[in-house]
Amino acid sequence: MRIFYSEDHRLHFPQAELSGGEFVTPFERPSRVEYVLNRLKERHLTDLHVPDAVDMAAIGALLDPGYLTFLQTAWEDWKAAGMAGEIIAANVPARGMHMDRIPNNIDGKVGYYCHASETAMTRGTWTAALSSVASAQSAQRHVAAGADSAFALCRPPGHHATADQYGGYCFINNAAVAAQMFRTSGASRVAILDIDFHHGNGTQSLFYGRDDIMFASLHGAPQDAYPYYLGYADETGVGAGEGTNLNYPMPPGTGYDVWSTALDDAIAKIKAWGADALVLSLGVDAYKEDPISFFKLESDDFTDAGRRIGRMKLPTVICMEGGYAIEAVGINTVNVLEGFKDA
Ligand code: 5XA
Ligand code: ZN
Repeated sequence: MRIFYSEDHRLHFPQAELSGGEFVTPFERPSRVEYVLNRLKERHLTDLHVPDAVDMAAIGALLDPGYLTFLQTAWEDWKAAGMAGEIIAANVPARGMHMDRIPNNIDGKVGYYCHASETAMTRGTWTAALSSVASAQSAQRHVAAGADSAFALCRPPGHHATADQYGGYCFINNAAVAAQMFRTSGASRVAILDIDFHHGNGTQSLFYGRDDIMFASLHGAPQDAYPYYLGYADETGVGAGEGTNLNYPMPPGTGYDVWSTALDDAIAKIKAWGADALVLSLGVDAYKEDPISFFKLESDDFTDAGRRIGRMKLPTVICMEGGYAIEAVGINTVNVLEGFKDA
């Protein structure tokens, strides 16, 4: 399996994440990628490729142009306004306020384009986010050209990013861009299967009204888990998209028996729908030791999950999302890839 990955991910390393009322070193940190790379090497998965240059037109086809300009210029604007630290959203439009008027002031603009203030931006965030989506794009092109699968070792991750908001460590929705590119390159029906512990609110929102891209997500129930305000089972799509959004929220303590039943159901529905390409949003934070999640999957469960997904035999782009039990991130990620390949 070809693996696409850029060293530029290192340019995104904020020093602070707002967690539990204090600033901590972000859980989403560059060393996560090191652990995955080391494990890939140990398992002789060494077909590593630097991605091609980013295709901005393909990103622009899906995301808000004002948002992209904001991401590109935010750091300079922040510094020009005399801000001393990293970019952190402190003011967001709340109930009863205008949701559609974009402030000129960078502090206000940051709040407008952000939905979760745990996520800081820093000098290299834009470049790193572009390198991440470039990996997803190269993986998609490789699969569209005939490969059965490819792994985009994306960092920063993407599934919380909407058309015009960042948060949950995500800036550009890598999986969504890859799915849209599958449509452009000839696939009629594309499924995105999201097995990250957190609901992929960004991906859902991007395709909620579409009947050509299905979204299925297994995640911690929004009553108890970030992103809190989306991810309920009764969110099934709207208009033409009715029936193409499948949410499987699960409670604290969920183990592989329940989780894999949900996975099987999602797989069956994707197959019945007739997807001809698959994008897998691969987070491994459903792991029992993950510090910010509450499912109970074991490392071996990820191998089995990979096998079940691989049995779909769909052309597949796998995009890295979350996973923060740092010592196990590599093992669990590669277990999914190996299960997938062995299917
Ligand atoms: O998949 N998303 C994540 O792992 C980020 C969760 C951020 C919670 N504050
Ligand atoms: Zn996650």
